[in-house]
Amino acid sequence: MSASRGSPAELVEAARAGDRRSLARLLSSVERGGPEAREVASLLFDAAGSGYTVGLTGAPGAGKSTLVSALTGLLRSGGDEPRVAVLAVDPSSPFSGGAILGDRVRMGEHALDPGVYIRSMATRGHLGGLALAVPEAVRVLDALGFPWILLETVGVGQVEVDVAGAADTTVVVVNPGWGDAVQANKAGLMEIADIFVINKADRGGVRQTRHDLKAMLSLAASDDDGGWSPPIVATEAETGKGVDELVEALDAHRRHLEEGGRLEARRAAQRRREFHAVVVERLRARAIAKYGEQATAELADAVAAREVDPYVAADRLLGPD
Ligand SMILES: Nc1nc2c(ncn2[C@@H]2O[C@H](COP(=O)(O)OP(=O)(O)OP(=O)(O)O)[C@@H](O)[C@H]2O)c(=O)[nH]1
Ligand SMILES: [Mg+2]
Repeated sequence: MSASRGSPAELVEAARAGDRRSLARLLSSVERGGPEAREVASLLFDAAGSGYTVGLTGAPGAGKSTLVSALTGLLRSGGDEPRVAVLAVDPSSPFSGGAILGDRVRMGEHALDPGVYIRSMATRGHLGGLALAVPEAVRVLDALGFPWILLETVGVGQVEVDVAGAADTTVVVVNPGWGDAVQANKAGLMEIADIFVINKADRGGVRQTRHDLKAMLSLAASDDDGGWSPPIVATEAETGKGVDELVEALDAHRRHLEEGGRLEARRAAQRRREFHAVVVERLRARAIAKYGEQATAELADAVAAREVDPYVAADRLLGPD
């Protein structure tokens, strides 16, 4: 039996030794969920915690993948050439596994670098799953020794905001022009941004966008971020211009979090959310298994058609308390 067909424990061992197919298999089982994913999670839970995760989110086409590629290049050129894992999450895509075509092209320059691992994840038609699978995938990469994990998500809905919780530092990518900052605000990205990037700065209009972002930031309620105000960095991801400033901003935010235990508190809050999400997901799965998948789908249809209200339907599904 080849290593890539082994048990979770064998896969972990092989992945630790650098076998990429085993790493891919581990991530696939995490994506599928279920008993095997639970075993993977338990095997790696203790080993995680030394990697640092940077989430990049923003509207489709903002230049996230190009930026991730430029960032990967800069991080790799650091003193000890640290390994970089890239996880591209597309909540709208049913495809996963190998990097999606566009990203494969954009990340092409790193495709042959043995210190870079690129992987995409999708929903497999099951939105809630992603909010659980992504933090777990990040943990797998962290536990297997990637000091940098770059997490790209398309920022258009609640799922993306949830997924962003898996990152230590969240970078919101916008483009010059009034509309983008407003969209980012509407999509709830203002609250999750630790750093703003105005990418495609070569197109002009950066000053206006910077002004808009500042105005919206000043309106946003300041939370418990310990006095951090998100810096705004202008980049041209295609040429790499400004990406060094982004790295500086990332370092500054990381230092800010590491001071006074903020990083650990953030991660603890994320683990707490994960626990509750796992409980909800498991109870839901258990209830559906008992009631029947087809019957549940029909019940959901009845709610959609206003034949039953959601509470009565939930009572039917779950049975009496
Ligand atoms: N002019 C200009 N174009 C850029 C820049 N950065 C990226 N692009 C282009 O913008 C397009 C989208 O870039 P991507 O990196 O795929 O954007 P993305 O945000 O990852 O897109 P999705 O993953 O589809 O949401 C590509 O054609 C890039 O070449 C930039 O700094 N300036
Ligand atoms: Mg992309």
